[in-house]
Parts: sequence; C-alpha cells; structure tokens
Amino acid sequence: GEKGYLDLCRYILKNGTKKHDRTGTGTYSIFGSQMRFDLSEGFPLLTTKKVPFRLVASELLWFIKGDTNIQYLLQNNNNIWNEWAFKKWVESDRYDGPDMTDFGIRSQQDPEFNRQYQEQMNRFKEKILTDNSFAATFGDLGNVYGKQWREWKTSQNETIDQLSNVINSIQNKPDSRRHIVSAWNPEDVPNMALPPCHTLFQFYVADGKLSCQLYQRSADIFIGVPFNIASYALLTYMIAHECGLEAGDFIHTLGDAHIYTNHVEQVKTQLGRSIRPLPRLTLNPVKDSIFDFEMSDIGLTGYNPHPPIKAPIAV
Ligand code: THF
Repeated sequence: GEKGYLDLCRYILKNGTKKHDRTGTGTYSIFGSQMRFDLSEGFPLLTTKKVPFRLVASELLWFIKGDTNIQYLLQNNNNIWNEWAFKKWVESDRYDGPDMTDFGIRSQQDPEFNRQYQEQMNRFKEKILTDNSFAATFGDLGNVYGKQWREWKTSQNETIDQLSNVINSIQNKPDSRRHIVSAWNPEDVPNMALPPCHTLFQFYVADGKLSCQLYQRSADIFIGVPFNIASYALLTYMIAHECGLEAGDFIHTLGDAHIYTNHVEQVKTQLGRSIRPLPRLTLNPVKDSIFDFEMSDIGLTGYNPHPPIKAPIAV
C-alpha cells in the first residue's frame, strides 16, 4: 500500500546511487523493487499528495482506444505528454521559432528562455487542437502504448489486439499463465517518442479475483509512479468489472527506480505527511465493455489528500 511507496522513497534517498541519466538531470537510483496494493482495501491513489485522478483516467482511456496522438489528451485538458510531441516539432524543418534545444532543462534555469518556451508551447497546443493535419504530423508520438496494446504489427502485416485477446483469455481460460500484454516491441523501439517505461503486464485469476502485475523498466518515483499505480489499478478494476470478477492485488515491479535530484526536497515534504483513508472507485454498472468507457463512467469518492506538491518533469 501507500506505506510501501513511502518506504521505497526513504530507501532510495538513503541507499540510491547517484547516476547520470538521458535527461541530464541526475538521479538517485536503485535496481529492482516490488510494491503490492490490495485493491479490495480501496483505490490506491496516494493520499500524502494530491494526484490528479482525472489525468490518470483520460490517459488510460487514450491507451485503451489505441490512440497515440496527444490531440485527444489536449481535448481532455490533459497536458502530461505535451513535451514529447513538442520535441518532435521543434526539431523539425517546419518549426520557425526561437531555438528550443534542451528546453526541459533550460526552461527551469533561465526565466527569459522559459517565457519563450511557454509561448511556443502554447502555440503548439493551439495548432494541435485547431489544425488536424498539423496534429496528424506533430501530435503523434509514434508506436507507443496504445498502438502496441491494440495493433501490434506482425511480420505477416497483420495486427494483434493484445488487450482484447487478454480479456478473452481471462474470461475463457481464467487459470491460464499467459494473460500477458507487452508494450516492448524491439523492432519499434527506435520509432517511439519514448520507449515504454511500463513494459509488460500480466493478469492472474484466483478465488474470483483479478490481480495484475506490471514490470516497469524505468520508474520516476516522485512524478510517474503515483500515476502508474493508479493507472494499472484502474485498468484492473475495469477489466475485473467486464469479466465479472472482483479486483485482487496490483503488484508493481520496478527496474531502475529513481528519484530525480530536483525532486528530493519534494519527496522529503511528502515523507513528513501522514497517510489518510483510501478513496473508492465507482464504475458505471451499465457499461459492460472497457472499450465503451468514457470519462463520465469513471468516478472517485472519498478522496481527501494532502495538497499537491509541484515538481519539474525531466524530458
Ligand atoms: N518521463 C519522466 N521523466 N517521468 C515520467 O513519469 C514519465 N511518464 C510519462 C512519460 N514520460 C515520463 C508521462 N507521464 C506528469 C504526470 C505523468 C506524466 C508526465 C507528467 C505530471 O506532470 N504530473 C503532475 C501534475 C500535472 C498537472 O496537474 O497537469 C503531478 O504533480 O503529478 C510516466 O509514465
């Protein structure tokens, strides 16, 4: 549960190795860790800081639709994938604004650059929302999660809908040990805006309960992991709902588990807070396929977290 998350934060601060990373920010890192959340106790949205559930839900519905274009996210006022699409635009010949090299780091260090960056980012968002041909070119992140889950391309030029297949196998062969969806497609990794962090997940059915285990190769403990926990918990509840099962455990297995050096103070603030009761998830009982779910079918009650804690995302 949440205590496991906070213990992991404490452990990494104490024992993590200082490592340099792709984004140039620097992290404290460990390799290999596991958390377990009993979904029957409530919905595992952290209470020691406010996690924006609405953004978790719209991102998950975007994956489930098989969509890889940030236009849908922006239409839902969800900005969490903007930087990765923006990067494609500012590195292309079609971009005509001021130089945006290393915008992630520079926007944090240089206020004048940050002003220019915000201006270009707003221009970018506006174009994605109003110009479909621009959105088709620059809003698409490549063959990321949605594509691999719903339309994995085979060498025979066919596609595999892994998500539909796994729901069928849960319903028809619950005891199977092959309820697996993989987002890691070695052939496609070079064509993705960002190779998938949540690499592979497996479902397990026992005693009328559906459990899920995720292997996450790279885990941004402060910003990403609270989202990732909530996202896979929501997916597990939704699939359990469709299959007439209860939600069991969510097991979160991490590879490189890291705290960015510019998140350390925020983590310490969070560690000083006490855990509150978990919220409850409500799903529209009338909807019986996860592919028909919309935002209005997903609700959360009793969420009374500590305030949000702001932190810069490493790009
Ligand atoms: N890259 C890095 N460095 N960390 C990640 O966690 C991460 N992801 C996705 C892809 N690349 C990543 C993107 N997911 C936020 C949350 C999830 C994201 C990206 C950004 C974020 O900024 N959350 C804020 C609230 C934002 C808001 O209110 O608009 C937060 O405080 O939680 C992990 O899969």
